[in-house]
Amino acid sequence: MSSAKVAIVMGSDSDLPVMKDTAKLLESFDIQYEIVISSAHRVTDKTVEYAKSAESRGIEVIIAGAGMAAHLPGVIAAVTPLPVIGVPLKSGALDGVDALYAIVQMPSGIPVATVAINGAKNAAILAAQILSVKYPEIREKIKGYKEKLAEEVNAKDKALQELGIDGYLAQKN
Ligand code: RP5
Repeated sequence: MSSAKVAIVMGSDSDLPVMKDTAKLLESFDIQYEIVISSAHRVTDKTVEYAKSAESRGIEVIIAGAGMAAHLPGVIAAVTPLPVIGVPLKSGALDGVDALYAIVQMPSGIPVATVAINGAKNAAILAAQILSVKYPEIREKIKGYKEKLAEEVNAKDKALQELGIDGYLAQKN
């Protein structure tokens, strides 16, 4: 069994520039993952087999990113008992709203936890939070991440108070 706890699945390699952010953030939490391209439409059997076997391979959370008619997270959720996080990806004529609706509007009984359009980082954080129920060391990483976010905002506010609006914008640009 691999030591990966999270599976990242993408519908296409064109999703990788966004979904890489999920992988990088999981790395920063020291969470092992596997990452694959497996389209619900173009390689349906492979996708279903992959999702069905995830639990027995030790995967605990699945993150699925897809654009356009984004059925990938829903198809995966249909065949696994594992929690599935869907990432609607911005592509094509409808700018990701198509994928958002396709992923979030799951029928009763088959939920997909849906993050924002291109919300690849939030998918990683949510996966880590799900895992943190079982792994205290991951909970500590989440706490550290939130503290860092707060420090960044506080540093920005401090600079704004010191520099004023024009000075702040000048140093930012
Ligand atoms: C979806 O269609 C993929 O997830 C991707 O976001 C979109 C376009 O795929 P490509 O035509 O770029 O392979 O299935």
